[in-house]
Amino acid sequence: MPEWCLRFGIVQLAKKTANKSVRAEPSKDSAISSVRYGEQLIAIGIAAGLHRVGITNAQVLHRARTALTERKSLGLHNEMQFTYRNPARSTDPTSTMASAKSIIVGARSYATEMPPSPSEVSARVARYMWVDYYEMLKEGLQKIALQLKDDGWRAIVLADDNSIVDREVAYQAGLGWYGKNANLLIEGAGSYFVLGSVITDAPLGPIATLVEDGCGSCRRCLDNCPTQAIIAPGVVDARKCLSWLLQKPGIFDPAYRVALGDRLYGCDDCQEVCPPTVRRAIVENSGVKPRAWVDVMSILTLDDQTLLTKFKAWYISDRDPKWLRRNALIILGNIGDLSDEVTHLILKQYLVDPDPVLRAHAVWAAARLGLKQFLPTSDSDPIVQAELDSLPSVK
Ligand code: B12
Ligand code: SF4
Ligand code: SF4
Repeated sequence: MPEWCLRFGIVQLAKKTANKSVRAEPSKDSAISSVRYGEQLIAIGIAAGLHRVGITNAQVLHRARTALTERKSLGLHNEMQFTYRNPARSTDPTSTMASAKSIIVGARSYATEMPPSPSEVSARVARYMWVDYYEMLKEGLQKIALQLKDDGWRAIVLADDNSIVDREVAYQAGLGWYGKNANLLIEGAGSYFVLGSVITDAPLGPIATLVEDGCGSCRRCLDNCPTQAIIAPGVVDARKCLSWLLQKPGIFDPAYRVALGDRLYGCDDCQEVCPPTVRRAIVENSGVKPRAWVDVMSILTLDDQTLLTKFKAWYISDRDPKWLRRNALIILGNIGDLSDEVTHLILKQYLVDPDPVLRAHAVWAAARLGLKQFLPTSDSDPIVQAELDSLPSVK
């Protein structure tokens, strides 16, 4: 047992109560011991590669609950499930652990040097997916959870899980402020961070103080979002947000296909223009080769299993790779080479694909590239026919 635990008695108390199947209560000298114990856990997280760690109480996240409910009623969630599925659950840590007392929140930087742009027709991947940073985040959080469990407490790790609104707990744990782009900006380091928590029944300190707004009069993210999806400071309308539209199943809204450009997964524009983020990011070399670009043709030619294995860390609706292919067809329409034979072959193949969603997006891509000679005059499926009836202008 670590010396600091012995000194403050917190571990012994936990073990005693656990043996009696009684919920662990704060020790008598709890204020000091909880703070010391919390500081030790923070140090464990930092030693395990987390860049920031803070602690908050396991209280209901009232502001997030109101925001989720209001935005859902206004339709701003655009069918997203995630934390919106059950706002009462995702804003109450005791839904995850009935005896929850504290939350330790960790942040892991995903700022990485941009690898050179490849020569083939390439699609862009958002930075948070260049390497599996969530794995690194979870490893750090697990170390904290292991220590807690060793000491007789309960501990559950959550990272990008629908059970809790990560940014709000990170805000409560004093890790940073909400930028106008809705991201949580870490003081002195910006927003290129993934966030996660350890929910525990250990009573912990130090409870953080909230970080004040650091955006000031800046509004670069609002003005530079390619689809004007940030409709008010801190409020993203998912109906317009490219990051969501790339994940959403179904027909990709034609109004935003040109704005999509070469993005295949996620969108970083509202962060790439953010001064505190680009100037102060903690750039780390994880040792793993970052995947910042993906060959568009490979998405359109690889089989299902290969695609799912290659992109196993990505959120793909129903794990159906056709959504990746749909996105790749739009990108091909935006940046493909009109005179390239392989592009012609692939488009011709997708124009007769048995799946009407893929045929419809192939129609759009061929028309946008100016290859209208490949298009059929009609299609038996209404969604493909609708595309034929409203062909886009050539790029
Ligand atoms: C759903 C979701 C999305 C959706 C919706 C995003 C959104 N803004 O809500 C989509 C698919 C669009 C998305 C995109 C991205 N996401 Co996302 N996403 C989530 C998820 C699963 C839930 C978020 C949620 O509950 N939103 C609900 C609404 C209510 O929350 P909110 O917008 O944060 O609202 C708060 C603010 O408005 C604030 N607030 C209230 N009043 C005011 C007033 C002012 C003036 C301000 C400034 C703020 C403010 O309080 C609200 C309540 O907390 C979380 C993981 C998780 N389990 O939490 C990851 C998460 C938020 N995403 C993350 C990331 C990295 C991204 C992207 C950067 C990925 C990318 N490159 O494409 C983009 C960023 C887009 C953006 N500008 O927000 C990280 C954010 C890390 C960080 N530093 O903030 C998270 C935390 C995942 C993780 N565990 O690391 N995401
Ligand atoms: S992720 Fe992209 S589309 Fe979404 S709000 Fe940010 S800049 Fe706009
Ligand atoms: S771009 Fe400016 S307004 Fe937007 S989050 Fe960054 S600092 Fe705040």
